[in-house]
Amino acid sequence: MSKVFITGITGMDGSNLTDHMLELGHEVCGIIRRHSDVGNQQYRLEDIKTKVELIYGDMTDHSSIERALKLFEPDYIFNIAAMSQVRISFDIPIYTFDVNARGVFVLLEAYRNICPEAKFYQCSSSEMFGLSVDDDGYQRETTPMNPTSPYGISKVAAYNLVRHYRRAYGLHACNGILFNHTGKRRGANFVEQKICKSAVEIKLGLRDKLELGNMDAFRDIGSSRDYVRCMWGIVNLPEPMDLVVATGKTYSIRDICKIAFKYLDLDYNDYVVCNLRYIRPEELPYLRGDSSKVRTLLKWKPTYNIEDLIKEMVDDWLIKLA
Ligand code: F7E
Repeated sequence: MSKVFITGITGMDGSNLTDHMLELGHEVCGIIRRHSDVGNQQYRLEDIKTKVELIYGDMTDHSSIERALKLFEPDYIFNIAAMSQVRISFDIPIYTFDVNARGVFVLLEAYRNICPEAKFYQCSSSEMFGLSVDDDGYQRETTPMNPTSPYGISKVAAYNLVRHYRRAYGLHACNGILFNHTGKRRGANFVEQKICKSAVEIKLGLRDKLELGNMDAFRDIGSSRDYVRCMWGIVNLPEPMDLVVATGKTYSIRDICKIAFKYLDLDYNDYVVCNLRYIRPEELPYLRGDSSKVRTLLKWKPTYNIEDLIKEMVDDWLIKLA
């Protein structure tokens, strides 16, 4: 039984990773921020709250991070915490950088000083590649990083910090470079969840249209539950390294609308309209990941395709909103 420390434990990946760790018999501790609406903040942990240790902490408050690591003495540290909404990172860029980059610096320093024998996993993102695409149409570990958002820039800084700490201090620190991923626990302002929720609301007569921004962006979207299994594999490789996790398939936002509305016997063309307020100051047009390295090393592969994911999310909204 290992002791697993998770930042971002209340989010989609944090809670799915916690489920996976508990299934494997590990002890889990996570930090949570003070929130006035506790029920809403912790709903993803509802079924497992009594099985995990929750400590107040914040990535922007180094004393709380140090305190948590001293108290828990982890064997593994997973940094899943982030200001993860790319569009909002244009509105609050400095806060985004404080949490996603400076916060990782704080965590790495605490790790180096308090529990250097632990293994460290950083949740890096395909948003780091930005405008770079290899000639064959994929992004992979060797693709240059050319981010297009404050979020992407903060993630590149954190990625480099992790690599630096690995090389400089010999720490077992790695980056999983995750392409978009989703599931029932996805926040409702990410595009695929927004589409699924709105399509169900339209079907049930609760709304009459869906406003979106750029429908011609392409994303490689996998399942959060598949990806947390892969995170555990990556952090346990004998040599720490940085690996891409992706499905290798890409779909436009328009394709996702088509699939979700069709599943409800609707035609998206009748309901979806463009609202310029959802267009980003700089857009990332295309992501498609080549994860052959991680697939070979871990014998891992995704078990969900985009249709499965959309059906699962639409069905979930049908139950929640009926
Ligand atoms: O946007 C377009 C939008 O916000 C996807 C995060 O988990 O994955 C995620 O970042 C695409 C973009 O995710 C709307 O312009 C159109 O091209 O769902 P999203 P994201 O920006 O790709 C990466 C890997 C992360 O690391 C992030 O943390 O959809 N889009 N219309 C829209 N997007 C949103 N949110 N809302 C719209 O109305």
